[in-house]
Amino acid sequence: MKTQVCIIGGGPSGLLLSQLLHLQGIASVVLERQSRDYVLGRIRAGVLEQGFARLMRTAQCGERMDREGEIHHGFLVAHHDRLDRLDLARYSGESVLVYGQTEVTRDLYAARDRMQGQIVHNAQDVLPHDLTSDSPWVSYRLGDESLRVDCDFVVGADGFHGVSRKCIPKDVLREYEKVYPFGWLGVLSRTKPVSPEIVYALHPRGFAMCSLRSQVLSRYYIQVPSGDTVEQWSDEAFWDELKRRLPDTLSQRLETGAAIEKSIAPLRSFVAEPMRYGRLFLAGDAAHIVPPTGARGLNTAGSDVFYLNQALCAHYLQGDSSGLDGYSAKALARVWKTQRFAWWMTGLLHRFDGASEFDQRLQRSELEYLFASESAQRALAENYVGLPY
Ligand code: FAS
Ligand code: PHB
Repeated sequence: MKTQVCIIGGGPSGLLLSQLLHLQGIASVVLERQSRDYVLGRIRAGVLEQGFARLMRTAQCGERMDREGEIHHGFLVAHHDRLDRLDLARYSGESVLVYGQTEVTRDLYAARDRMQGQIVHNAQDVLPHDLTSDSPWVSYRLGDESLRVDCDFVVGADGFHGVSRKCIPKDVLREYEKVYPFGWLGVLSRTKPVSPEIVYALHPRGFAMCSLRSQVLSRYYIQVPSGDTVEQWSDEAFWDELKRRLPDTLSQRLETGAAIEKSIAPLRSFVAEPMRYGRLFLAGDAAHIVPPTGARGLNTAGSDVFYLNQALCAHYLQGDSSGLDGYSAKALARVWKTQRFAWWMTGLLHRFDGASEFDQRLQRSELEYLFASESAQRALAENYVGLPY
């Protein structure tokens, strides 16, 4: 098979880039290791920046998102027997869209299907070759059949555990990482959300969060020690612990039910540099991971895709490769800003074992300062709605 851009990974980054390139007449093939149902079975992000939403509309995939997504103008923070509201509209003039990553991915698949997009599922042993030549290629296996894609460029959109980043030589690749000693136990339930807006809660027993996917589908998280397993947490234990960590006004009206999805996400901050090696370009979780506290993961994948799409279009349509040459630096500049924000939000809202009383008082004063200072709330709002591309 021959194409212009071979994209490894059929998650939101890979699909969105393939769709945007298609609309500019640039051919691509997406190689995805899992089946479509498996990819669509994942429950991940739930908050979209306006920048990401605009990208979906540009990709002609925004119709259902705008019809079913909820516009949120603020969120709540429960801490130290207080329930404060962060007014995004007042402090940034913007809002966010609450629309699940699963639905984003479903809409992208539908658009690729409408346009006969080439997506190969269940592609095993995917491996890029000759990345520093003018004619890279990617080998893969479908069942017993060994196949290859010849291309001009390879995009590694295969997530943190993908193959692409590992193809960058050790003497070229720099990895920066911070691993947090806890994870998020998330539950999806067919229940009415406890709050019309997202609630972040800091409690002496740990972090908790109330989010939603719709008015009949709720998403809740609690901080658990890293090493905990889903098997250790019955639905009942989850709901009991969540109630303990929420203010009475919320816990008393919390509707509980069977978990239709339950999973633990480890928390880490990770950045790989550079995001380009020869004809290979990394995008999304293949190059960087943020703790979900700041709702940046999917959104930062979106800004990578925005820059890479622009650069590839300039190369093919104007013969200008300056965008490709500047992609890594440009994408990383925004990545590090979102890394700082997600790290700051994580420090603000989680309980750290071994934190001294002094640290805990600092955490408290940081929150009290935040909700007493307009400029501090403006800074938070500016980051939460998404920094400009
Ligand atoms: P993805 O990981 O989504 O997609 C990569 C794709 O590549 C996958 O489909 C994978 O199967 C495929 N692949 C991997 N290796 C391959 C190979 N060798 N060959 C072919 N294909 C291969 N963000 C938030 O903002 N809020 C959240 O609450 C949130 N929760 C999260 C929970 C979890 C458990 C995880 C892992 C992430 C979460 N995130 C969250 C971040 C998440 O939204 C990611 O940022 C987003 O999925 C990134 O999209 P992609 O870059 O497309 O990577
Ligand atoms: C979610 O709805 O899954 C969600 C929302 C906000 C976050 C993280 C996750 O910061």
